[in-house]
Amino acid sequence: MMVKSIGRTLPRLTAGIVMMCLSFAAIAGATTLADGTQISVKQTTCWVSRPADSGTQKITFSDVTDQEGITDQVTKDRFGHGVAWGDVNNDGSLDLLLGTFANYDPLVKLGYTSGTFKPDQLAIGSADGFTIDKTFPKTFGWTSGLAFADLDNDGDKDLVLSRNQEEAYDQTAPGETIALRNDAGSFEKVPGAISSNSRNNIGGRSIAVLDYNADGLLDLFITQDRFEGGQSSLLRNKGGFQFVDATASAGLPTNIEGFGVSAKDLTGDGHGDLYVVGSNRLFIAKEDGTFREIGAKAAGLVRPAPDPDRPRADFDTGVSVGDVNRDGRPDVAVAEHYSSSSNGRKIPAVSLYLNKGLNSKGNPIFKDVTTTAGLPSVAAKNGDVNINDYNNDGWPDIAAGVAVSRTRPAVFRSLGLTNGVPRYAVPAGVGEIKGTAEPGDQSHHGLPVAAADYNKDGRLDVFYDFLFTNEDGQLLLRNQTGSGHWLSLSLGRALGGGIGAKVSIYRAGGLGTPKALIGQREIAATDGYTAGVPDEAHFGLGANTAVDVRVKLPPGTRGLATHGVIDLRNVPSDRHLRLPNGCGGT
Ligand SMILES: [Ca+2]
Ligand SMILES: [Ca+2]
Ligand SMILES: [Ca+2]
Ligand SMILES: [Ca+2]
Repeated sequence: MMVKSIGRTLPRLTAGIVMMCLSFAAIAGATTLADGTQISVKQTTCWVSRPADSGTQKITFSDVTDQEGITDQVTKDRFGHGVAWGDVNNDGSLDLLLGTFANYDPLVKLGYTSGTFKPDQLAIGSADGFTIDKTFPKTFGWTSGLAFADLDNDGDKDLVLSRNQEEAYDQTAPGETIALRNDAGSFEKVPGAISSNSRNNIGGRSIAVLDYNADGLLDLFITQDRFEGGQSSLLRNKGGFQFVDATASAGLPTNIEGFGVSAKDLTGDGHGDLYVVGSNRLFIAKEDGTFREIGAKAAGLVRPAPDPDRPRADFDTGVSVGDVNRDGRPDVAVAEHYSSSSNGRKIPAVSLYLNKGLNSKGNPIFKDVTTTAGLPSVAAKNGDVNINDYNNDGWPDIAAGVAVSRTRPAVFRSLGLTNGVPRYAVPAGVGEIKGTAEPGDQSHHGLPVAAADYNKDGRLDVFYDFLFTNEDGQLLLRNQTGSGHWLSLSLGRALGGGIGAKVSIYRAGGLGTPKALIGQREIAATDGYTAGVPDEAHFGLGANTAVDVRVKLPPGTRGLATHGVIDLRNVPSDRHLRLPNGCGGT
C-alpha cells in the first residue's frame, strides 16, 4: 500500500518528498517492504513470455527491418553511426533513436547536399512495429554518442546526442553535444544545456550516464577523441537541465582522449568507475565524488598501441562490462575499430579480461583470457562489443560489430566455463567480410550491435547499424534462437530509474550465495560503442523456472537510502519485472 501511495505522489522529485522516500528506503532494504506489504511478483510483472520452444541452437537472427516499419524511406540517405533504445513515451514498448552522420564531408564531395541528408530520427515502437515521429526536432550532426536517461527526474527519458568533429575534414556539422528534454513523449532541444570547453561545445564520440556525485541527478561523461582535441568531459547535472564541466573538480585530467567509455562499477563499492578506451585510461571512483587514476596496463588491461602507419583508423572504440564467468565480478571486453590486415597485425576481434578482484591497494586486477577463451583474431573492422546472453542458457555471449555475412554480426556463443574461463564458439564467416572504412566502400563493417528485446519474447534482438548505406545495411534483426528461461528487470522512478543499479540472480533458495549466482548486471544507458541500450537488466536462466533476485540501488539514489537492497525470492521465470509498481506505475 505504501509503495503505491509513493508512486502516486511522485509527479516530480522535490525536496518535500525526499523524507518520504527515505522512510521507504529503510523498509526496502529488507526482504519485505512494509508490515505485511511486499513488492510482489504479481505487482511488478509487466509481461510474461514463455521461452520459445522453436528456433535454432545456433544464435540466429532474422531480418525484420522492413516488416517492422524501418523502411527504405527511413534509411535512405541515412548514414548510421549509432542508435539508442528506450521507451520514450512510457507505453511499455521500446522506441529507437536512429542517429545519423548528417553533412558528412566525404559524402558531400560525392554529391550529397545538406538538403539530402537525413536528420536524426525517432522511431516509436508498438506491437505493430515502428513509426517515425514527425514531431521530433530536426537535428543534424555526426551523431556518434546516444543515450536515453531521465535527466530531470520527471519520469520521462530525455536524450543526449554527442557529435564528433574531425580536423582532417572541412566539416560543416558542428562537433557538439546536445540535450533534448522529453515532456510526456515530446522532445525539445534545450539550448545551452551543455557547457563548452576551450575547443567547442564538447563534441564527442561516446556517452556514459552515471551519478558520480551521488546527488540523485544523473551526470554525463563524454569522450572526445584525438582528432577533436582529446578533452573528454565529466558534466555535472546541476538541475534545471543544466550541465557544467566538472572534469577538474572531480579530480580527472582534462586531457583524456578516447572513443568508448564504461561507467560501471569495477570495484564493487557501488560507485561507477570510468574506463576510457582509445587511450586506455582507468579512473576509480572514490567515495567523495572524485576519481583517482590507476594505470590500466598495470591493472592488466594491456592494449596494443595504435598502428603508426594507420593513425586515423586503428584504435579501440568499444567497451562492454559484464560478468562473463558468473563470479559476481564485472569483466571487461574491448573491441578495436579497425585492424590493419594489410600490414600483418593480428589483433583479436574482441579482447576479454577477467576481473580477478582487488589488490591490496583496492585496485581491480584483470587477466587477459582472450586466447584461452577461443576468441579469434579477425583482422576486420570491429567497433562495437556487448556482453549479453542471446540464447538464454545462462552464459553471457559476446556480440561484436564485425560482420559474419553481409547481413549479420558476429556473436560468440558461450560454451560455459573450463577451468574458470569461459569458452566461446566462433561463428562461421568471422573475418571473411573485409572493409576499408572509406566512403564509397560498399563492403560491410557494421557498428553498433545495439541489443534490446523489442518484441517482448524474452530474446534479445539487435539493431545492426552501418555507416555507408547499401541495400543490406541498417538492420533490425529479430532473435530466432531456441531459448532457455529468462528474466528481465527495470526500475521505476520511485526507485531511482535504474541506471547504476546492480541486479543479481540466484538459483531459487540461494539468495546471496555466490555458488548459486546465475548472473549479475549493472543497468546502464549505453554499452559498447555508439549504442544506447534499454535501462533494463536481461538474464538468461537456462533450465531455472524460478529464481531469487537481489537489486542493489546505487549510492544517492534519488533520495533513497545509500546502498538500498531489494530482495525478491522464488520469482517465476519468463517475465519482465518493473519495481516497485509494474509498468503501469512509476
Ligand atoms: Ca514507447
Ligand atoms: Ca549527480
Ligand atoms: Ca548464452
Ligand atoms: Ca526478442
